[in-house]
Amino acid sequence: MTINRLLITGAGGNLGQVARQHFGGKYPHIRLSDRADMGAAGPGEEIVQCDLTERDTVSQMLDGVDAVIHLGGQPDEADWDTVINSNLIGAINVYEGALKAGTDRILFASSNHAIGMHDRARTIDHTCEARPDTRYGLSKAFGEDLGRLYAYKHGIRCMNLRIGSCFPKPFDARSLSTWLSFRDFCQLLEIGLTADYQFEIVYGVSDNPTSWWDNSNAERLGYKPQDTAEDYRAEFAHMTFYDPVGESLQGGMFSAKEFTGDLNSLLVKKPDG
Ligand code: NAI
Ligand code: 15L
Repeated sequence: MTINRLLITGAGGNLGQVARQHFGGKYPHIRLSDRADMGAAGPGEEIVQCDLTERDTVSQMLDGVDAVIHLGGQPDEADWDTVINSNLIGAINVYEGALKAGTDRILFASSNHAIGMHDRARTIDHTCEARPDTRYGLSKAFGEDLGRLYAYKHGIRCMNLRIGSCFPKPFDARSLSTWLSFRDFCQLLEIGLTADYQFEIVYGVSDNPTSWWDNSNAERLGYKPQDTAEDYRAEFAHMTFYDPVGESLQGGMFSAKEFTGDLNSLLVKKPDG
């Protein structure tokens, strides 16, 4: 399907601004949404400032939309009410609006925190068990499953980008494994908007040799990362968490936060084994 109108939610946020700049001028109409200020509309842009919990407004916002890049929502751990409102109800409103509008595809900003309770010693791919490390991570696992419902039951193409750490550069030792450059992020979005698929999970990670993720599913769809965190190793390798849970599990300090479980039972290789 030719994309005439692209909707970017969370357009006022960090990744939303990257996507706005990247796709500016590439489609006839780009609708930008956030509850935060997004500045003035540029050529071809439409601005809809609203909260994702406003069901009727979100439904109207999807009118005429062919493809969605859904970045809006709570981006890290928070209390249940915040997570439920922004990430569960907000996502449901977007997918329901897309169904009514006949939208062709939705790209969802999932997170590595959907699988953050896995041991770093384990290399996992897109088929692994979800192991959320936080209420936030659970909301991302929910978002992926929401995609399963709308993809297999209603035929909307759903691509879930399990993003690692997407920032201008890595910022600590863990992010040398999880970093996604803005350039590689945009390449994944391009693939999500053009490839032929029904439902996919791909990792949003650059070409990092110490990654814990087998991203062959993204590669199958054409992903060729251009950047590597290795270029920053000398700058950040010494920056560790000094926390056994945060250092052992993939979610880092998200996994360690409020942790009351048995770390040894989660490790592939036991300390004394
Ligand atoms: P951000 O916080 O800069 O952007 C999120 C935007 O969503 C904000 O502008 C905020 O105003 C908006 N928002 C939050 N709740 C809302 C609501 N209820 N209604 C309307 N707008 C609302 O975060 P960032 O880094 O740009 O992340 C974008 C998406 O990517 C998020 O969904 C985040 O969970 C996901 N992600 C980001 C990663 C990263 O490394 N930056 C890693 C993994 C996932
Ligand atoms: C995320 O899901 C967050 O949105 C982002 O702010 C980072 O914390 C990232 O994960 C990460 O794991 O580094």
